[in-house]
Amino acid sequence: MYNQAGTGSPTIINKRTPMFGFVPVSGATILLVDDDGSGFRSWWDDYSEWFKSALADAGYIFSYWDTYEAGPPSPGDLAPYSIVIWFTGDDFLTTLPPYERTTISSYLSAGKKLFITGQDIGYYLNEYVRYSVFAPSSDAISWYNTWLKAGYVFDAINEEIDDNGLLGVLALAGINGDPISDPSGDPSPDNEMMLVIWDGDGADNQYFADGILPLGGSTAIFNYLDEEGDLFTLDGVPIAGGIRFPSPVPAPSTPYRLVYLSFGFEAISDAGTRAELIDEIIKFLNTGS
Ligand SMILES: [Ca+2]
Ligand SMILES: [Ca+2]
Ligand SMILES: [Ca+2]
Ligand SMILES: [Ca+2]
Repeated sequence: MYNQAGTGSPTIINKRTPMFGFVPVSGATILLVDDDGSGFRSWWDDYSEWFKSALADAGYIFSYWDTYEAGPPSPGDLAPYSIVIWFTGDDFLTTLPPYERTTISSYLSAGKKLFITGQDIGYYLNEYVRYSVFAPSSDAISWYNTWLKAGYVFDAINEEIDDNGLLGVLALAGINGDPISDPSGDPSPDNEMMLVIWDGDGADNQYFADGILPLGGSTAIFNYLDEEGDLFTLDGVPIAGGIRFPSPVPAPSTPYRLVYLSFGFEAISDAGTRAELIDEIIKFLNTGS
């Protein structure tokens, strides 16, 4: 690396990284897009290590793109990859501006696969851009509904009260029979993945985990729990923290595949679960099951 004095070894560095913030890996079919805004705002942390470790632990190779250093990727930058993993961390101000939405929807239009995760993607597109003079955007909600196949319910699960008068908590239950969140394939309803998104060796950053509902052909893969460990419901409907598209599986006519977590994957409280879940997500994106 260059040091403060400007000395160092630019020749070696340039061989490894043709441009700052983009680290291509030969043969990689996955592109990890770090869009958490770290570096842009001093109070936003970098969560890339949780993703890099989970992918490495699950045995995947991937290229890496940091939007802060390399700028936002263009559709052409994503096109060589069959799967894009895009995370937004704590960013709620520049989460998915119009140019990033255009890049993502053009990528999906080409029949590609996306895993996108962040606690304020729903908040940003459904609330922030409506009221902010800095990012006015009349089509943000319809883009969200159309491309991320979700309806936005609320900004922070741990501030909401359910049908039983109980607070939501930072924990989610998988869905019996789901190819991602019930990976054992056991039809009994007591062996799905359970996610705690606080403490442990996770990022511990979920102050504003969005609540969502599946929409437009998607289905829930994780639902939030309340403080007694029951499903968090509003008017009898469980509130989701993750969806997949398409549903049912398989749906060969579906133009693209998507997994959207409305909380930050980085906060899942243990490394083994993060590796298992990212593996199940990638398998679903690759095969549809
Ligand atoms: Ca980062
Ligand atoms: Ca962004
Ligand atoms: Ca939120
Ligand atoms: Ca099961």
